[in-house]
Amino acid sequence: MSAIDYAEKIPNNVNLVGDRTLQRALEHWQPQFLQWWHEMGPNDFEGADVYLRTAISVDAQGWAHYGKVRMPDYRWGIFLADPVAERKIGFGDAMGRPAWQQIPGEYRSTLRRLIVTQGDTEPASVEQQRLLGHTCPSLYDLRNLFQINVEEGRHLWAMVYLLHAYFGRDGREEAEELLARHSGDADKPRILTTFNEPISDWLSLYCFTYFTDRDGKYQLKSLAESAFDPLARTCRFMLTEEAHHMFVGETGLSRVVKRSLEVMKEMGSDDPDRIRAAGAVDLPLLQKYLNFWCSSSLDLFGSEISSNSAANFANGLKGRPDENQYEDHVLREKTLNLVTPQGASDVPMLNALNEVMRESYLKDCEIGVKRWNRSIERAGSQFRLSLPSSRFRRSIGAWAGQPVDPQGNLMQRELYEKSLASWIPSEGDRAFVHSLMQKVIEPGRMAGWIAPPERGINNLPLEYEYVKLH
Ligand code: BYC
Repeated sequence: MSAIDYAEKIPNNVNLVGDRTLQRALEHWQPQFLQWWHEMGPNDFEGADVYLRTAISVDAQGWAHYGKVRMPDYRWGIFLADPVAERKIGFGDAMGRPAWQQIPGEYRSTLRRLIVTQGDTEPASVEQQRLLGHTCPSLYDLRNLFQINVEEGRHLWAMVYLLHAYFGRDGREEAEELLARHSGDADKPRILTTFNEPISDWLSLYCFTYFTDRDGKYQLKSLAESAFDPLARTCRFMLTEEAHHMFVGETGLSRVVKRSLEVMKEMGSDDPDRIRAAGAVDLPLLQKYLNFWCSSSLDLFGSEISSNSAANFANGLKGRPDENQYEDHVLREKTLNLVTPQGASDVPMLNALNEVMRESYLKDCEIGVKRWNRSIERAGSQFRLSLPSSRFRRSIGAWAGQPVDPQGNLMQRELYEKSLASWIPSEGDRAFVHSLMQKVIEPGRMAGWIAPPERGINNLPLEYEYVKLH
C-alpha cells in the first residue's frame, strides 16, 4: 500500500517531493485550478461545511476519510493504484511485452489526445452542475452532488498529473486549456457533445449520473487496460470513486419511480396530468428523460466503424473493459456484422470496438431499468420503462442525423421531427420539472417529488446535517 502524505501541498502517492520540477509545475497549476473552482464550480456554497469523503490511500480496506470540509479546502490529490509487478501488455499487437513506464514517441500525440479528452469531461461536469445546489431536494442529495463535484475535480487532477509528468511543455499547455474550455461555451466548448448539455434540474442530474457516468466507467475501464502503465494505474483508482457517482444516479432514479408510484396509488390514477398536479414525475415523463440522456451518452462511444479505435487497440493504448474476460486479445482475424443505414456488412472487429463497448454498456444500463420495472409491476401498473435503441437520436457515427424512432425503426423525416417532442422532454416538460425543483434544506426532509433514500451516508442517520449552510 502507498500512503499519501497530507503534509504536502498536493497530497500524492507518486513521490512528488522526489521530482522538484514536476512539483513546481503542479504547484503553479494549483492556484489556477482553485480559481477555476471558485468561478465555475458550486461557488455559492464555498462557506458551507460538507460531509465529504476524501481519498487518503489506495488501500481497498480503507481508502477514504469522512468528515466536514469547506469545499475550497478539499484536499485534491494525485493517487495511482499500486503497481502490478512486471506487468505485461494485455492486448493488441505488442501483447505480452512489458507495459510502458514512459510513452513511446510514436504514440505520444494519440495518448495525449485520449488523456485530454478524458480530462476535459471532469471539469465539464462540474460546470454543468454548478447551479443545482440552489434547488436540492434534501441535504442528503446536496451532499452527494458536492461529493461528485469534488471527485470530478480530483479526476481532473489525475489527468493533469499525467500531462505534466509525461508530456512536457505540450502537456502543461493542455492542462491550462482544460481550465479554459467551458461547458456550453460558444467559442470554447468542451470536447464531447454530452458535456455541453445543460443540467439544470435534478432529474437530469440523476439521468446524467446513471448514463453518462456509466460511460465514464466503461472508458476508464478500457484505459485501465492501457499499455501505458501510469495511465492504467490512475484509471484503476478513479474507478473506485466513480462507483458512488453511478450509485447516486441509480438510487436517485429509483427514488423518483418510488415516489411516482406512491402518488399514483394515492390518486388511484396514472393520468400524467393528475400525477403532475400532485407534484410528482409521471412515468411517461421519466421515460422522455431516459431517452434524452441515454441517446446523448451513446454518442460518447464514438463511431460504429472507427479507424481510431482499431489503431488504439492494436497499438495497446486502449483495450476493452475487463479485457481478461475475452479469449482473443489481438483480434486480427475477427469480423463483426454491423447494420448501418446502408445495410448489413462484415467489418473487421478492430474497427468495430466502439460498437462492442456500446453494446456492453447498454446491457449494464438495462440492469437498473429492469429493477425499476419490477417495482412498477409490483405496484400494479402496466407501464414499463425502456432504453431507446442505439440508433435513436444519434449525432455521431453511422446513424447520425437519421430519422429513427426509439425502437430503432427508420421513418419519414417529417413524421420523425413531429414525433420528437413526444419522445424527449419538450419545453413544457422541462418547465414542469423545473417547477418541482424547490430547495429543501431542513435535515431529514425530502422534496415531494422524490422518496427518501433507504439509508444515510457512511452509517449516519438520514436526519444528519450533511451540509451545514452558513
Ligand atoms: N462528441 O473514430 P471516432 C467521464 C470525435 S465520461 C464529440 O468516431 P474514437 C465522465 C472523436 O474525438 C468518459 N466528438 O471515435 C462522465 C474524434 O475526433 P478526433 C470520457 C466526438 O476516436 C461523467 C472523431 O470524432 N472519456 O469520464 O474511436 C462525469 C472521430 O472519432 C464524439 C473518454 O471519452 C462525441 N460524442 O472514440 C465526468 C475516453 N465521439 O480525435 C466524467 C477518452 C467521437 O479525430 N476518449 N468524437 O479529433 C476516447 O477514448 C475517444 O476519444 C472517444 C471517441 C471514445 C470519445
